[in-house]
Amino acid sequence: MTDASPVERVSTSRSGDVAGDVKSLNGRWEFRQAGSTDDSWLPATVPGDVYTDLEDNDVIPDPTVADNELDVQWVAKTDWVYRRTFEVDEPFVHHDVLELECLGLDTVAEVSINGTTVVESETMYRKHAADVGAHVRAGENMITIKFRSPVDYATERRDAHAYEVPALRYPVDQPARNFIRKAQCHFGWDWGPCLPGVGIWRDVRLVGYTAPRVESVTVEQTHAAGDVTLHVRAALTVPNGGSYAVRAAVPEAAGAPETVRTVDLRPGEATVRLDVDVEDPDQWWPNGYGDQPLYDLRVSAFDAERDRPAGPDLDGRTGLTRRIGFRKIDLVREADGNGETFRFEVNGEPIFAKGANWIPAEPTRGRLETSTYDDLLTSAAAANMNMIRVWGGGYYELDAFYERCDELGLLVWQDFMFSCALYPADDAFVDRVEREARYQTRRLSTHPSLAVWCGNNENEMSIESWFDDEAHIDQLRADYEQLVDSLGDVVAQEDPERSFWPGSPSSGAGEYAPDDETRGDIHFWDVWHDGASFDRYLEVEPRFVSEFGYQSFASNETLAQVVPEGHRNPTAPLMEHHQRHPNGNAHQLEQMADTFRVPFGFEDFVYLSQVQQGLAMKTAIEHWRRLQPYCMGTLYWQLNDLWPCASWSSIEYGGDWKALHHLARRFYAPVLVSVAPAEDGDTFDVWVTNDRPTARTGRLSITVRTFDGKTLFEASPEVRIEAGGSRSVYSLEIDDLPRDVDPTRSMIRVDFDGDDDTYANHAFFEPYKRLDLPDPDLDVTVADGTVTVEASGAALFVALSAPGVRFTDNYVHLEAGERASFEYKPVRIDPADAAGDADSLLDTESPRETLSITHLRETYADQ
Ligand code: BMA
Repeated sequence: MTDASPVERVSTSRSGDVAGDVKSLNGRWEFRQAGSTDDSWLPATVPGDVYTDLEDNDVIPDPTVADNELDVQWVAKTDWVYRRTFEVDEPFVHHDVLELECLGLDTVAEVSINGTTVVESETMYRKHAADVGAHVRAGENMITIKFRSPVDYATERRDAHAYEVPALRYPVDQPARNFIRKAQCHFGWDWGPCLPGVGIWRDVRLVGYTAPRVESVTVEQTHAAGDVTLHVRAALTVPNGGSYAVRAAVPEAAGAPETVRTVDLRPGEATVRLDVDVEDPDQWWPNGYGDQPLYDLRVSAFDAERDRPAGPDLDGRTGLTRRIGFRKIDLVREADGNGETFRFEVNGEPIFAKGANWIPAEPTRGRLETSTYDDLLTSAAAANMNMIRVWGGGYYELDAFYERCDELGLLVWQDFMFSCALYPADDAFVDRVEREARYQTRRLSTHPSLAVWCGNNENEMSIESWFDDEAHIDQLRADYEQLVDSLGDVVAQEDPERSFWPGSPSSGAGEYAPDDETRGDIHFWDVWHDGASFDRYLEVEPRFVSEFGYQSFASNETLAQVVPEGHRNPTAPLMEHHQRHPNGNAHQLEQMADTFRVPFGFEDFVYLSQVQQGLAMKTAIEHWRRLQPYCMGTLYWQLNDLWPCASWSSIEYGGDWKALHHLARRFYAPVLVSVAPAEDGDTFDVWVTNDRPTARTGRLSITVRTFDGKTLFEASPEVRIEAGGSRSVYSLEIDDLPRDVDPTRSMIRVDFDGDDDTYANHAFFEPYKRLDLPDPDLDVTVADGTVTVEASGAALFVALSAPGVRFTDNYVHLEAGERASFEYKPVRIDPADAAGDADSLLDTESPRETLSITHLRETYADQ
């Protein structure tokens, strides 16, 4: 407990991002329950959240451990107060405008300075700002932020609404999430805890300025014969009227292009447009299609007559810098014989979107480090992904997220933040949503990675199937359309270059056919939710699949952080607490019994659940890639987790790759070789799918070998695949094989030679549980950051693991006599040490001391 308020001198910086002097109010604050009368202030950290602050002060236990979450629900039903003091000096208070900027308040908040209310918030999704010049004095000041309980606020709004507006509910949740503009998953989801806390989740600062300030910059690009014209729109706040020069420059581009416009501005808000011509800049491409060159675009306003005293040292201090990329991006929807295309094109090149869905990386803001973005997004790019969908049940991510996507070539499908519910559309709500959308489009539109704005997640399905029997469905539909229309209008006004897609899934505004495979995007969940076999994926021929997924368990090491020893069984109560899908365990176990020999140890169960998940996604994605260019995208559900749990993620909480992520690296390879069993069961079609912008020619190798290494069949035709092409290049007939081939003891292997963009692939004649696998007697050596494994007999899904270690490849099949090398690195790479100190991670003398290796046969060999 602290007796006095923390006093911290705030630093003054000249940020390239804001005008004038900036004083950060981040850092040390204090907080307590609203209404407390004693002096019980506790230290708090900003940016952050109340759960993290309470945990840091030992008031509550870690809510993610065991089922502590259930004991801390009171936190979200409580009002909280945060405050701090800050000092400013005489010159600072003399700026013509002294603006308090709260970039993100979560959520219902009232901000006061020295006792006067200056800002009120009812959304976490936009900046709130106010001129506080009249309330800030030289010397010490106090800022106080009162947060209302989000649960009380939302429930109150719901109760006051004229009719019911339904939302999906989850096993541990709080009600009425659709009545508050706050991350919907904070209220509990089918993969995450219910921790709807409050807090100052983005920066708080004071900005003092006297000259015009550039608030935002949006840019449209015209590309012609390699040259680009940037149509820049700068939104300015002008404290004092006068003649100002507004400059836009791309200093790093050849010839350092720059445009200056002198304009007479009146006090208030102003928009200045200016074009900058850039000759032959390097183009930005998605991952796998080329490089990601980025350029600074600097927009600034300064006094037109340099000697006029319109403020101190104006030049350069009133500016905004945006890191841009030169590229065209389109979502091409044009009628064809089968419906309508749904294809992203970058610089005119069709892109098969390969990626996954993103959920918030942490359950609470206080835990979020930007290094986690770096780690997860680098992993996405390493798995050959080129698109991430920021799903609508979370929040618009911090700037670092989008910056990293720009650098890595990860296109961003950005949902507006609405999910799995219907929403009210009273005037106040619609107004709030429009302002959020305007703020976010202005904030994010200059990112080259941003590919599309999408109205919501699964709200159209809510209308069309989940809640369609509501008596007032017409009213709900009208509300839905009003919200979608207003989002579309904002995108058209603020970011006209970007496509707006009304919702995911959808087949277009007003169509209400979210399952239509011939147009738009679909979410395909029959396999997971309905327990259909993986073959069901092969019957679906969509244009674009923006969600489909299959669950697995996180590793024992990761689960051990939250579920104690002795409780690690899929249906133990504490484990079920970390499995939020009501039938999740049953679905996994049932499919496992159909496909594999049932394991009896927990570690074997986890391993097989991950292999099974990987196979589900491999089946679907290879099939949908084979349909290219009819189908042009797969984004599986989901990339990441926000706590240790059973979920659909391919990367577990903490950054470890599950089997799926390793398989994704291979099935998302630019050139995919895959085997499609034909319907007759006697033919295996070998396909090559080429995402590269140039044709690929090479030798295809097809072999059938027994598990002990005898070659039964070999063929190696020369094949050529066009850019963006996909076709069956070879058919292996059962009749081509020797009569005595034992289908339980042999495997097909396909390889495409002459290209680094591809990986070997395999197929089997029987389900895995029927295979008669040998003891492969693995020989393991470790040296120079590489583990080498040699098998004397076939070993399937060979998986290496060691604490703190990530292998660049894993879950591979080895044939008899085959030797494979697995490079390894620390799981979390310290950016200061990009290579990581590999040698200290594994015991090189006795590898098995630190390294465990498993493969399919080991999951049942003792039984
Ligand atoms: C999708 C998502 C999420 C959900 C997931 C798994 O439909 O949009 O709402 O977590 O399914 O059920």
